[in-house]
Amino acid sequence: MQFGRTTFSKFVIEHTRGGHSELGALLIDVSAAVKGIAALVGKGALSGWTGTSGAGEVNVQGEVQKAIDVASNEAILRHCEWGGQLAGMASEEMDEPYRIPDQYPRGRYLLVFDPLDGSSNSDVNVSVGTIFSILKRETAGDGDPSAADFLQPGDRQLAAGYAIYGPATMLVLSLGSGTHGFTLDRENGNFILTHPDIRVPEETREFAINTSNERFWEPPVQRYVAECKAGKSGVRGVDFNMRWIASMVAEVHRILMRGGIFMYPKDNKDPAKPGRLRLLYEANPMAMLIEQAGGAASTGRRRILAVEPGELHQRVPVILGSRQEVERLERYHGEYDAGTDRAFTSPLFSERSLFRADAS
Ligand code: AFP
Repeated sequence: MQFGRTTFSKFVIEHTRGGHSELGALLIDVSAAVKGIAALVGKGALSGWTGTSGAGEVNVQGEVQKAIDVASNEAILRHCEWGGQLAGMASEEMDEPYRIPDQYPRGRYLLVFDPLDGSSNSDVNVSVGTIFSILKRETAGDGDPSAADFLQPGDRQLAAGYAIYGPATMLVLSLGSGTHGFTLDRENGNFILTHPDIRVPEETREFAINTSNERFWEPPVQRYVAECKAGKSGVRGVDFNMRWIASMVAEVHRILMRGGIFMYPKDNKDPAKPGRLRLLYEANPMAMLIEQAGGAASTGRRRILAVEPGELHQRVPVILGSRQEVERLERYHGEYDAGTDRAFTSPLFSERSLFRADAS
């Protein structure tokens, strides 16, 4: 039993006093929803929510909806719709924004979330998570917000966070003043502040990417990953380690804990898609958490938090983590776009660039 430690509720109340107490109340409702999802996910096959949603539903992403995706989405809607802080909600699992039922009061906040990120891992007992972002409705009026109300760049987020359902359940939150981690004490149901002011190490020797897509990546990403794989024998002169969990929450959490770089770049496997991950409820909240912890988050060509959304379920390339590595990849994209990505040579071997025969 953890006594005397700062609970999530105490932290949130203390940090939203003076005009943002409604934001605090909303975050406490989100934490309650997360505890409900943790209990569900923690039951595994005993939860009765495994497999597909049964209705053969395909969500707006074109992915078959899993029953536990639907249950997690419901958990957030039910815990957050009644409190009077929200003008509306949007989710990976819902084509259109969710309108607050008429019997509940409405507020000015907008909650955007991926209720169960990495859910394709839930059937194989690998860590999954919930990602959320809170914006303020900027248009006047008390009617239902339109999808356009949600289309705000990530720099306007008032709060961002995720829950990770792993060996321990944790909540990681930023209110714009640092990134802080809370661990669920299962004995009393409190999230306890265990990781105040998380900092991402500037350097890393660990990269995360799904290398099965290598042939579809743009040359600057191929160049960067080839250099990491070449290790000591290549231009980097040091060996790298690779990880890929296929659960963004778990990758980002590892990076917040020990550094690293996570990449889900643009690839031409499906040229119509600018990336796999969604801007509003995956890339933006994670980018805020990473930047608030001293890391960097980029599309390869610009800060993710500066991207102006064009539609609710917009996808975006994601490169985030230890600042020095993200900046290196941005430099490689710039050199590629300018046609100056030089042949990289190792002190040991003179290799021409693998990707530009004409590079000199
Ligand atoms: P699911 O939520 O469909 O499992 O996708 C998870 C995810 O959006 C993100 O969490 C992972 O980093 C990424 O997809 C994994 O993508 P690949 O399956 O292509 O490796």
